[in-house]
Amino acid sequence: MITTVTLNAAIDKTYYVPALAKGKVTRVAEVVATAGGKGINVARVLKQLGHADVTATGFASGYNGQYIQDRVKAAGIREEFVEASGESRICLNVIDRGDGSSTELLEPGPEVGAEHLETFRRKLKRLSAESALVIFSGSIPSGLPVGLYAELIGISRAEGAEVFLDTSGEALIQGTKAKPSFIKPNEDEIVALLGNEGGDLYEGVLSLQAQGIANVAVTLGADGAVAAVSGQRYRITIPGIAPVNTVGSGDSFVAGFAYGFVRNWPAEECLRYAAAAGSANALSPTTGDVDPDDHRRLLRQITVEPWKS
Ligand code: TA6
Repeated sequence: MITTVTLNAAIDKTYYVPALAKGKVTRVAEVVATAGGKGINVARVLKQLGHADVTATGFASGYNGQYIQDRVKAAGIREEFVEASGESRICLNVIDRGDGSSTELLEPGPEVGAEHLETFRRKLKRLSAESALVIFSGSIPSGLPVGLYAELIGISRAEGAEVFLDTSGEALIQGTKAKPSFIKPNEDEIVALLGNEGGDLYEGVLSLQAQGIANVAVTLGADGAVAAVSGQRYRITIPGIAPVNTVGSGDSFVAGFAYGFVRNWPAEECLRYAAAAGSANALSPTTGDVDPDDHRRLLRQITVEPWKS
């Protein structure tokens, strides 16, 4: 089983507009809504790629939380969310069909209290014991300590699960101290993680590996990705595509990598699967959504080569 953790679940809404006019009224041409937050996106894409046994957990609250849980179940994913107080957030992505830009507005989400966290810890321990891999993704809700991921990683590890972490800012800096098996920082986050040692990208990735993180990937949008996996460095090149909605491509990359990782695939194949999932997501109007046919087609167009400084 693979368990994904989304502490700050969301309804991801995408508004497609003919042209976004700041400070003026803009009529929305099309609305696409789905259960979101990074870990839920990872769970859904894992399922779409054909991984049968996926559980999604975290906090979901109120009417929005109910919608999120219903959509997760409808996607064939086992859901084990803890109901917290307030309302789960809405994350809005406005895509301007005129210039192709994407503008994201992410609500902070509800505060989570100590009693709900305690319930979650127990659930995570139980799910981790059943899981080959636990994937922690996204921001930490207010009310919870910023160093929480390090503690949660410890709980999952103690139950024998491998652990991935995909978050940002201080949550990533603190969580990385627990040495997850995989992280996916962006270029700025590498500098934040390493301070002045960030240096160039190659040195940064190398240095994170030297700190004991076995697998590090940096996605670079249309430029593909670079990665260090089990001691080797790789550059991943993706084909040119006409993107529809790139939000969730990072989560799809994580899902693709996880799919290969739990099957002990060679590094090159894990990375190819990951990059194809990231690109396939960008072809869908829905956030965190991969059509298996697109994925299969893109797999043949991705190159994974040794990466030298
Ligand atoms: O990666 C895209 C996305 O997962 C959106 O679906 C949206 O829910 C957002 O990120 C949430 O990110 P955050 O870091 O605030 O948890």
